[in-house]
Amino acid sequence: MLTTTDVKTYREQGFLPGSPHLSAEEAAAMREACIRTCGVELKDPSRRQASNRVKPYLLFRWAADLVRHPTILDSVEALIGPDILVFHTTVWFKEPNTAKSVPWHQDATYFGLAPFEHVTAWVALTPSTEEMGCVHILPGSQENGQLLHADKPDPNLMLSRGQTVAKDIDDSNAVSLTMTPGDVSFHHTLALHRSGPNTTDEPRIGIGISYIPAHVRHVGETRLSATVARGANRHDHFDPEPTPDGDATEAAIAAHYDSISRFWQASESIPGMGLVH
Ligand SMILES: O=C(O)CCC(=O)C(=O)O
Repeated sequence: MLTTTDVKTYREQGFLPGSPHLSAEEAAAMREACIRTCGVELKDPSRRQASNRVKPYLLFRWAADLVRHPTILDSVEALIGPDILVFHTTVWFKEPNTAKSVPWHQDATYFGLAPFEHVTAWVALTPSTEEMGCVHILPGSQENGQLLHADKPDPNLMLSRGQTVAKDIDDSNAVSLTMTPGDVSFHHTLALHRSGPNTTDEPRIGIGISYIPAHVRHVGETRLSATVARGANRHDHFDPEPTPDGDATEAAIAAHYDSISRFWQASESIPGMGLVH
């Protein structure tokens, strides 16, 4: 459980470094399942997204269990309250010896959510060290509000258009979030963060789960869907999503496609949504 000091630190700094949430056995089982289902990126150009690495909790049982993990939800509840929805999830899979990296950005840029209360829980399924391209974060950067981002297309950037914050960042105070399997870090939706290449012979796998309190709404015209992870969907801002009835079943694929399609539709009114990572 997070302490009141942890919650105060999150409010002031915009993040909490990794701390143990899954046992080594749970992390190993999740890692094996993640590699089996998402180790190969399934890209369908007509769908614009590497869909098996986006919202995998609608496709695969392991990911459905992960976003509902009680220990993670206890920490999320301490940060955003008891009614918790899963809005999005990304499998951050850095292959061994890859130049792929993530530029400085704020998660809020892509989601069209108000108020800015979304928190990302980043779950380490492998070690995440400096050499493996761990996440770096700028303490206190959430205080500066939403910053302008610009597209910087580059095949080595893991965000779809290399979208990155437009101004130069003084990263002298940046903190490296090094993690061991089963650790979870938390960052605020306005916290500036980035990550570098994986120069090791092992994959680096992290799952970024976007949680929102149920009173947060999407500001665009499209009705989006979300998963109730704890408490109730009291405000009815999102359509409920089903739990997958198996791995990549017909029903799961249809629910996943429906949810992702709504994101694309939303991007007509909020261009950033089309870039969702
Ligand atoms: O895992 C990474 O390298 C980047 C993570 C990230 O940008 C996020 O969780 O929002």
